[in-house]
Amino acid sequence: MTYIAKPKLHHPSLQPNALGFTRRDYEGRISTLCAGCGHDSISAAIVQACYELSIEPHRVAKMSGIGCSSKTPDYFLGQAHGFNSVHGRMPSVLTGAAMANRDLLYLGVSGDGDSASIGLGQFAHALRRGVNMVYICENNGVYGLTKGQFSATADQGAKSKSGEVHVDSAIDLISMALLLGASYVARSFSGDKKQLVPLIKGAIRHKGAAILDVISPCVTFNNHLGSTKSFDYVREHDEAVNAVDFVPAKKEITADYEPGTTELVRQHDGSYLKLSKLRPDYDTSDRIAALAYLQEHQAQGELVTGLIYVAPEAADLHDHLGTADTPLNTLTEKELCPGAKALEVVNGEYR
Ligand SMILES: Cc1ncc(C[n+]2csc(CCOP(=O)(O)OP(=O)(O)O)c2C)c(N)n1
Ligand code: SF4
Ligand SMILES: [Mg+2]
Repeated sequence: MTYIAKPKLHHPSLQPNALGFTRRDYEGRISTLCAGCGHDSISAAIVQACYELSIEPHRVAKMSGIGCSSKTPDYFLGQAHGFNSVHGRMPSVLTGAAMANRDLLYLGVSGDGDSASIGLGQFAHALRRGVNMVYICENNGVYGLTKGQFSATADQGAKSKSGEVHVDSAIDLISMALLLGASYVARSFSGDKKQLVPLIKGAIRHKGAAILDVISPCVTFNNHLGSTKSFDYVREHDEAVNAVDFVPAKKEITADYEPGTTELVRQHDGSYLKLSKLRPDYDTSDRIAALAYLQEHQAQGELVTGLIYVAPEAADLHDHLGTADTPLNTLTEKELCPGAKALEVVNGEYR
C-alpha cells in the first residue's frame, strides 16, 4: 500500500556498494501490484542491477506509459527522476528528455499493451533512431490494468481465462527490434533473476537502443492452462541461447574460458559481456541469423531467451545528429543565441 512508508533504518549487515549505498537505497515505494505479479520481480532485478553497478540514483530518469507495468517505476529507484506519461507515449517523452540532457541514464518501462498495441509506432521510431536508453517491456500478453483483455503480443491460439481463443497473429517485439536496428536485443523471464540481472546490467552499459522483452506473467488474468505467458508455460518452453555474465570495466578478465563455448563481447565503456554459449552455433553479432533463429524456434513453440543480438560499437541518436557533447539543457542563452551576425551566416547557407 502506498500509504505505508518503508522503514528508513537499514539492517547493519547490508553490504554497501562502491558509492556506499545498500540495496535498499535503490528501492522505491511499496508495490500496489497483485501479490506474485511478474512485474515486481523485474523491479527487484532493476534494483539489483543498479546496486551492483553502483549507479547514482539521481543520474537516472525512469519513464513509463500507462499500465500495471508502467506503474512500477514508483517501486524502484525512489531517488531517481521519474515521468509517468500517457499510454504508449513513453518513447517520445524519453527521446525528448534524452536529447535535452544526454548525461542521464534513461530507463523506459512499458507493457506489451503500451508498446505493441497503442504505442507500436512510438516503440518503432525510438528503436530505429538509436535513442540511448534501456527499454524494458514487461510482457504478460494482456492488458493487466484494464482487466485482462488480449494484447498484441498474445500468441495465436492462446486461451484467455474465460476460455476465449486468441485468433490474431502475435507481434514479436524482439523480431521487430532486430528489423528496426536496435543495437542490444535481449529476452528474458521475470522468474529468472540469474539471467535477467546481467542482461539489465549489460543494457545499462550499452550505448544505443537496448531493448529487453521480459515475459512477466500476470497472475490475476493470464496464468492459467492454455496461456502461453504463464509461469508454467514459460518455464517449460524457455530455450536460452546463452548465459550472460556482466564483467565491469575495472575488473580484469582472466582467460578461464574455453574458446568456442564462451565468448567475450567488449562494450564501448570497457565492460565485457561474458557469454557462455548454450547453443554453440548461435552468433550474437549476426542480426539476420538471429531473426531466422527466432522464427524457426518460435514455430516450434519455443521461447528463445538470452542475449539475442548486440552491436557493441553502435552509434546512438546523438552521434547521428552530431549534437554537442555538453548537455543541451546546460547551455546558456549566450550559447543558444549567438547573435544576429551568426544567424546571418546560418541563413546565408540556405540562400
Ligand atoms: C489513450 C488510452 N487508451 C486506453 C487506456 C486504457 N488502458 C490503460 S492501461 C491499458 C493497457 C495496459 O496494458 P499493458 O501495457 O500490457 O500493461 P499491463 O497492465 O499488462 O502491465 C489500457 C488499454 C488509457 N489509459 N489511455
Ligand atoms: S493485474 Fe496482472 S499485471 Fe496487473 S498487478 Fe495484477 S498480476 Fe500484475
Ligand atoms: Mg500487459
